[in-house]
Amino acid sequence: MTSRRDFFKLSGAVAAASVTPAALATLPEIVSMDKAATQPPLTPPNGRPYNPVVTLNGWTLPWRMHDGVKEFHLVAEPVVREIAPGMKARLWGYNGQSPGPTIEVVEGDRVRIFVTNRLPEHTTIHWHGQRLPNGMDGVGGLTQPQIRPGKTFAYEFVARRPGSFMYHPHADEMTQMAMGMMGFWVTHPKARHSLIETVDRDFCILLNAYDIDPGSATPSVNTMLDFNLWTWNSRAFPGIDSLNVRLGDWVRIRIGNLTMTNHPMHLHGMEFEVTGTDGGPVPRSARWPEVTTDVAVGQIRQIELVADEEGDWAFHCHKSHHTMNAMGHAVPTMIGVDHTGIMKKINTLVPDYMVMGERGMADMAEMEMPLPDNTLSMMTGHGPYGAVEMGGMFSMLKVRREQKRGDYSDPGWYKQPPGTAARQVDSVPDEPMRAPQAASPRGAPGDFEVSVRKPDGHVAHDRH
Ligand SMILES: [Cu+2]
Repeated sequence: MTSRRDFFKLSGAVAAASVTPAALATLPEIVSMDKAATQPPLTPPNGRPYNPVVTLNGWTLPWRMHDGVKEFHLVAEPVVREIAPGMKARLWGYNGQSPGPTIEVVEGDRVRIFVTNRLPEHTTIHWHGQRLPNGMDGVGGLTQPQIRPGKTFAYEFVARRPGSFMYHPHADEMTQMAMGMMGFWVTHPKARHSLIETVDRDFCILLNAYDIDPGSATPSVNTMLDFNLWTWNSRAFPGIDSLNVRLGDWVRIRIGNLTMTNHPMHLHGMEFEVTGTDGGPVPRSARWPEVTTDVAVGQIRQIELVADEEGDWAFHCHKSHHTMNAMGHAVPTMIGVDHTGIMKKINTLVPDYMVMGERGMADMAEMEMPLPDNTLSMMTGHGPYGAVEMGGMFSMLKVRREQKRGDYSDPGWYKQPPGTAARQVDSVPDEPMRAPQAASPRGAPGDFEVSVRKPDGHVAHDRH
């Protein structure tokens, strides 16, 4: 039987604890990152070996092995994150960046994470998806006291379950997540696992979103749904690096969603299967082929494919307003509206004024519109054939025969073999041929009118 004294020793060991000043001197050193470029995988210098992941536009946090415990040191702090070239945001994050560094450990590892708070308000860290003692779960007020500014807490648990996880504050959550506080966590299996493939490339992406007014740098933290910057690892296209792989590689992409809406993630060119979630590996009998998978709020989806088609394959969220940057919201639809007369009048007053959108919105991508400082254009990025007309949650899976094993560098644009690209066809007849149609009881083919029946009692609209 456990004595009362043992009970206290035990409970002391399983609750996140404040670290005394004397102990602080012996903490692992703080490693900080000053770049937003994708860093090479961190090959484990000690402990059980594994195949490390690559965090897109991110990095993995080094650890210190201390009496058989992997010790990490996270610092919650204000950071400046480049969202894409031409725009920086004032966010909150960890160790110099948002998102924070990825933490990689092995199933069975004992892990101790020191969390130092350099924010102006209290915080905690919740380890999303982990099996751990209740006192290590990081819910401020519920499982631990808040970590006050300037204080350091220690979390300690055994990484029991292999898989994909996340971390984020469970303190003033709406503010702290809207400011960019989050990170990825990967627990590798300790031995060959029947449901976890040994892959050639393993990428981590955290979906996040910000509401930053054009011309400003600090997110609005009270936004509930109407975010205007849709990002992967706090980067927006064309600031998101491509996923560069070798032809025939087995590729895993781990996607976590810490935004406030779902993201149907779509890959061109090849099918994939969802092989795991933050709940663990998916049994083989429950996997099916997809080219789009929805990642709902607070979920992780691990997708896997064999990259057996060469090319630059678009990979993006399928919500089209999530592949755009800020500025699109209040612009009225102008397709089909003739501005010729009004343009002359406006130009006598404002000589540089341009009307956009008469023929669609592609003008926005082709013309370099004057923008406020520190603002990304709505649709941007250039490919070998011109403007890509994308922003936000968009990148590419670049599959190349010549890509070396373990080389994650960008191979440049794909050179399509001659005769394999869509081409312009000349000499098309002016009048389209019409398919023969049966006479319809409502009138001759092509002779139709739009009739609108308004619902009864819809008074406001009837007045127009
Ligand atoms: Cu989306």
